Parts: sequence; C-alpha cells; structure tokens
Amino acid sequence: MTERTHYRICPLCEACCGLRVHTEGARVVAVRGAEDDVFSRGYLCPKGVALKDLHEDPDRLRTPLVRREGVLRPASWEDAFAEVERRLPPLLAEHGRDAVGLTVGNPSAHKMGLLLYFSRLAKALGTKNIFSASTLDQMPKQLSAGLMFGHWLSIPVPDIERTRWLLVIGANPVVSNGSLWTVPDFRGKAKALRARGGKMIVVDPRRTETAAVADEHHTLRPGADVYLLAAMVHTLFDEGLVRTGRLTPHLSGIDDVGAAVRPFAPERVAARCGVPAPTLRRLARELAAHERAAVYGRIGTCTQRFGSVNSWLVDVLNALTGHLDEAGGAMFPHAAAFAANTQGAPGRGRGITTGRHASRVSGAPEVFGELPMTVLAEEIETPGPGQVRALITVASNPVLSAPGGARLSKALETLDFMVSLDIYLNETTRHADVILPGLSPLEDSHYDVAFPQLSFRNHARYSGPVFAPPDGHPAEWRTLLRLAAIARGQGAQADVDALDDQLLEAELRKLAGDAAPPLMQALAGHRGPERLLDLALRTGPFGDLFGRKPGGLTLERVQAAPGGVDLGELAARLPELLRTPSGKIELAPPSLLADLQHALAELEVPAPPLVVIGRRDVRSNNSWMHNLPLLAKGPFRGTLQVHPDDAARCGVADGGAAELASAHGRVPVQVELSDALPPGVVSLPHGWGHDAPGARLALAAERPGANLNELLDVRARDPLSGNAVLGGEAVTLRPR
Ligand SMILES: Nc1nc2c(c(=O)[nH]1)N[C@H]1C(S)=C(S)[C@@H](COP(=O)(O)OP(=O)(O)OC[C@H]3O[C@@H](n4cnc5c(=O)[nH]c(N)nc54)[C@H](O)[C@@H]3O)O[C@H]1N2
Ligand SMILES: Nc1nc2c(c(=O)[nH]1)N[C@H]1C(S)=C(S)[C@@H](COP(=O)(O)OP(=O)(O)OC[C@H]3O[C@@H](n4cnc5c(=O)[nH]c(N)nc54)[C@H](O)[C@@H]3O)O[C@H]1N2
Ligand code: SF4
Ligand SMILES: [Mo]
Repeated sequence: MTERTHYRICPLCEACCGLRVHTEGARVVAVRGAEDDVFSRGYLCPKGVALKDLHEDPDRLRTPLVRREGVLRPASWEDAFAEVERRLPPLLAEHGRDAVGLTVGNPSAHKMGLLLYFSRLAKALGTKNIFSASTLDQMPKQLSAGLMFGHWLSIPVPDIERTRWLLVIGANPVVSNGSLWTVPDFRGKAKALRARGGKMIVVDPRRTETAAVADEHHTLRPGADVYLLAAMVHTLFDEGLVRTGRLTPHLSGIDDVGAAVRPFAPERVAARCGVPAPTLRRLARELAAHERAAVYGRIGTCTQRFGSVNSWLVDVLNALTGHLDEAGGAMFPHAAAFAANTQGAPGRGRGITTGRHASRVSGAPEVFGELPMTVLAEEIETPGPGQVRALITVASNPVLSAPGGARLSKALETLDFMVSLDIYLNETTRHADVILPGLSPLEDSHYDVAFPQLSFRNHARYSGPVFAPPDGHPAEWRTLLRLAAIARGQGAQADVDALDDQLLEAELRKLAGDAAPPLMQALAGHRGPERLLDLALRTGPFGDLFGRKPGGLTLERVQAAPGGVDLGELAARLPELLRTPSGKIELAPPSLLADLQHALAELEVPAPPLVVIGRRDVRSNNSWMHNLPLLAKGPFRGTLQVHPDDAARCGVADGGAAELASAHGRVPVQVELSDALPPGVVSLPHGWGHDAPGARLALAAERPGANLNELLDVRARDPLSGNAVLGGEAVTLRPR
C-alpha cells in the first residue's frame, strides 16, 4: 500500500505545531514535525506523536452513549438526540433558562468547530450559568488586558526572536510549550536568545526545566508574586528609571501607579518573596537598562489570590520601561482572522465590563460572560430559583481539573439531566445521561482560532482532515448546532445546515445590512466553520476584502499553502489596537489599584510550614491524555516531589507511599525526592486520580495517581477575575 503524508496542525497544546502524518490506507504509520511549516519549522513533542495513539485508542468513544436503566449504553445518534429533546426542553420550560449550566473545557480552545460554535449553543440556551477552564487558568490575564487595552484577548507576548533580556515568572514553557504565548520550540528559541548574548531569568518556586536553560533562577515563595512585581515597579519610580518613550502620549495613570506601589519597597517585601531586596532592585534595573527586554508571567502568576493584580503588574513593568509594543519587547500579534482588536474603529472602543450578573449563591461577579468554575457545585446543590438542574459539558473534566472534585461528583449525581460532548467516558462524563463523542483529531479540519493572536510570529495555517469521518458521525459543530436547535425549541430534527445559514445571515445583516445576501453568496463554497473562517480571513487585516484587495488572504489561499502562510515578524500595533473608551492604555484601572493595597494586609501573614504547588510534564496534558500508551509508558509522572529535608522531617522516603492532607481533603501519593524544590514546598501535578468507578480509561486506571484538586479550597479565588487559587495550599505529609 502506498504511503501518503498529510499536513496537520496539532490541536493538543498552545504551541500549535505543524505535523506531517504519514498514513498507509486507514493506518497511521508515523507522526513527525513538518519541516516546511512556516511557523513551527519541524518542532514537535511526544504528545504530537501520540496523536496516533489517540486516534487508535480503543477507549475513545466512537458512538453516543445513552443511560438506560442506570447504565450508559451505546446508542444511535438519532436516539441520543431524541433523548436530549425528550428531557432538556421540559426542564427549561419548567425552571427557566438558568436551570441549565454549560461547562467548556480546554480542548474547546483547540478545536475550530467547538470554539466557533459553542457560543451558538450558549446563546440558544440563554443561561447565565456558563463556566470554563478560563477561571482555572488565565482569566486574570484576560481581565487585566481588557482593562488596560480594551479587549480580553489583547495580550502582549515577548518578541522572543529579537529580545536580549527575558524574565519568565510562573511559567515553564520548556515543558508546557508556552501558554498565552504560542511559541513552538521554546527551548530552541531560548538557546538562540542566549547565543546572541541575551539573558534569560526564571522566577519560580521550583527550579524548573525552563530554569535549567536560563542564566538565573530565583526561588520565589508561592503566592509572593504580587510583592515581587510591585517591588520591581516601586524600584522603577524610586530610582528614576521610568521611561515610556513613544507610548507616552497614549498612557494614562502613571502617577497613580507610582503612588500605589510606594508601600512596596523591596526591603519591606523581600522576606515574603524569599528573594533578597538587592536582587529585586537589580532585576528592575536590568529590565530598564536593556534596550530589548520583556517580562512574561503565566499560570503560576494567575492562579493566585492576586492573579489579576499580578497580570497587570507584568504589563506595567513592560510599559514603564519602554518595552511595550517595541521590537524585542512585549508585542501584540496581528491575527489574520477572528481577533476582536482588528475589528471596528481603530484606537478606541467600548472597553470591557464585568459584573453584569453574579453567581446566585456566592455572588461571584460575571467576568467575560462566565462565572467561576469553582461555584458550579454550590449552584447545583443549593435549592431555589435559578438552581442548576441540568448540565452540558463540552470537552471539560472539572471533576479532576477543578478544586473540589469529589463534591462536584456528588453534585452531578443529583442533576435531573446531564449531556457531555466528549471523547471519553471519564471522571466527569460518567455522570452524564447522554454522551455525544467528537471526532478523532485526524478526522477533523483545523485552523487555530485563538492562538494567532498570541503567537511569536504572525501566520495563517489550515489543515484538512487526514481521514474521512466514519459514516454518520457528525462533526462537533453540527452536534452543537443540533443541541442549539433543541434548546431553541426547533427540535432534534431541525435542519442543521439551514440553521447554520440562518445564524450567519443574521450576523451578516447586523454587520453589513443589505450587503448580507451577496456576502452569503460569495461564501457559498464553504459550510460551517470553514465558511466562518473564510469570512474572517477575507475581512481580516490581511484579507482580500472580497476582491477589493487582490492577493489578500482567502481560505483557498491558506489551503493552497500546506505549511501555512507566514505573515511576518511582530510589528507595532499601538495605539491602533486599543479599544478602551479613553483611547489610552489604562495603566491604573481603579479595581486593580484597590486590590493591590489588599496585598499589604497579607504581607505579615506567616507562611505555613509546608505548601503544595502544581507541576506539568511533557508526557501529560491536563486530565485526559493518560490513556495513551506512548505517553503512559516509563516512570510514573504523577509523583509528589519533596525536598529531602521535608522528607526527613515528615518521615517519608523516595518511592515510598505517603498521605498528603490539607484542611479540605487527603490523597495517597507516591513520594519522589527532589532538590528542585525549596524546603517547605512540595509539588504534585494536577489531572490525575483516574480510579473513579464507571470511567472507561483502562490504561490510565493502571496507575491512576492522586487528584491534587482534592486538597484545594473551592472558596479560594481571585475576587476580581473569579479565577481559582491553585497553588500555595497548606498541607501536611506523613507516611502511609
Ligand atoms: N490544580 C490544578 N488544577 C488545574 C490546573 C493546574 O495547573 N493546577 N490547570 C488548569 C488548566 S490551565 C486548565 S486549561 C484546566 C483544564 O481542565 P479541563 O478544561 O477540564 O480540560 P482537560 O482536563 O484537558 O479535559 C479535557 C476534556 O475534554 C475531552 N476531550 C479531549 N479531546 C476532545 C475533543 O476533541 N472533543 C471533545 N468534545 N472532548 C474532548 C477529554 O476527554 C476531557 O474530558 O485544568 C485546570 N486545573
Ligand atoms: N506537557 C503539558 N503541556 C501543557 C499542559 C499540560 O498539562 N502538560 N497544559 C497546557 C495548559 S492548559 C496550560 S494553561 C499551559 C500552562 O503553561 P505554564 O504557565 O508554562 O504552566 P506550568 O508548566 O504549570 O508552569 C507554571 C509554573 O508556575 C510555578 N508556580 C507555582 N506556584 C507559583 C507561584 O506562586 N508563583 C510563581 N511565580 N510561580 C509559581 C510552577 O512551579 C510552574 O513552574 O500549559 C499547557 N501545556
Ligand atoms: S508542543 Fe507537542 S502537543 Fe504542543 S502542539 Fe506541538 S506537538 Fe502538539
Ligand atoms: Mo490551561
């Protein structure tokens, strides 16, 4: 049989590598990095190779499951949708729209069909109870970017190929392959930075794999980022290092920032940080002195009580040292499609609003249309008007990925109805009444909807399906639209294509008025996500504007370039990108200024003797890739890393069994001694705990690991963004 190769963009993490999938007939022979990919240049990691295992995994669901007499059994698509129609609309009719909750998980950000269509389902449901992985991850960064620059996704990223000095705080891109920063082969780029005389500094409680390729590593006490960052900003003012350059006329609130950081002298906060005051001052001076420098903070800075303040201070540091929007500094990518900051009038906009409603039980404010994932359980448990009685999960596994999984599991059992769009019967979906599986990534087409606006270089890339989907298995956008039709009262038999036309035409009418019908006509060559993509590309900043800019991008043009279209290095975008009502960069949003002062009150709180933080591993991906042979083989990766001093103090040994406990839960763990951690800090990765009865993950269940989130406090949140606190919980450790 002849071997063929197919180009496929990897949908597993934010690096978005271009891959070559080699096939023989219906079989995957090999997966390699695509050398001719204009963006990733041949890079890939073991997870990309494991796409073969994912495609072939016998546990991956290929038909819907419907609960009959208490047991999830294979069913036809018709029967599955009929069951949804039988049970969901009556609940909505009796209890109102908020009676259904919707959770949207991480893979949704990596699937063109899910990302472009889940909002259509959300709108059809009309519920306020929308939850996503964003509030377990990056909502603080989205909030600070929204307040400063006017849109939730206007997030600057280091211009790594030109920078000479890079400070990485609370991120481990050598392992994670980058986040809110699409940067395949971070290790290679970091090496190149140093080879051209540049310097990389890592600030992290753990001496990470990224620290191993850096010039300096500073051990920070968990949760102390706010003090470290505020002390650096303090130093800029204290030592007269503020230089705002070209952006000066576009900046608002510099003096307010100066006043707000005055109490945060390095000498006052150094002990809390665990980083000496002279080092804090030197970091600020080096940042100011280097012509091409950038500060990058990620999940370690977000999943904290002061996550939003931290995210803001990172960009304040870049702005006050003249590194924002400058070559080699922190720059804004220019996405060819779907970026809100390329739409509407340039330079000014409506800005963002939060708190348009609040969660019913805890009163947590809405942020970016969502409520915090950690209030889901209480919204299901607490009776009264607006109680969540039905749930739809879309590619999300909150029983493992959110704090308080055991409690959530119990709550899910009490639901009147639950539907999951998911490819596995796992810890969360085992509670569903209906599971509707998505396609294998190799049966699906792809364009990165979100990540080009976070990419180290501008690009547009598309990949078609490697294999045709199995007969009768709908793409996920069709499944979402069918659910939307049911929620809209149009029934399970509604014509999905007609509904797709109708929704798009209504949007085009809003945007283009009478020009809508000819636009629909011009787009008629595509359906579904491809049609939305063609529209977005053609009307985007590099688009052909439907013939008005000959040579501009269309979907056809991107499809014709199998390694993608390179759109060049990052270029200055301020003030054009701004969408704040003032038309300025808001350096001093009042809510952030106010919250910073709350950090002072916590400065003197004594540190617990032992705290737990998370960890990522190259061969693992959040909660769902532990069932793939290529990734599961080798040493167990879900260990508790413990400093030898702590191990001795607690009486636990390398390889031994122990119990890790907090005020919220206790889990059995396997100990691994490591001096990468400072004494007083242990590390356990999240996403493990695959021993739930009723799940179908045969390989993962062989070494289930422990669920870190059982130890965390569901009430611990960043109050501004609603993001969960995922690090720094006080724990005790003892032999088992
Ligand atoms: N303690 C702690 N907790 C954390 C984190 C941490 O650092 N520490 N990290 C947090 C972060 S950053 C995130 S993003 C979240 C992630 O948490 P979630 O958003 O829950 O995502 P995953 O854990 O990746 O689970 C993905 C789900 O999608 C399903 N799935 C996979 N592919 C597809 C597909 O193609 N279609 C469909 N329909 N389903 C699919 C999987 O079976 C699984 O059920 O976890 C968070 N939880
Ligand atoms: N292999 C692999 N890759 C992944 C994922 C995965 O699960 N596995 N998940 C993907 C997802 S969804 C995301 S969001 C990204 C996340 O990408 P990253 O943000 O790079 O995530 P981590 O590797 O968890 O790095 C966070 C770092 O923060 C440190 N940290 C912990 N507490 C603190 C603190 O209080 N302060 C500071 N400054 N640092 C702290 C941790 O030690 C860790 O090194 O990774 C993505 N890529
Ligand atoms: S780094 Fe690995 S998982 Fe991430 S996109 Fe590249 S190949 Fe896929
Ligand atoms: Mo994430």
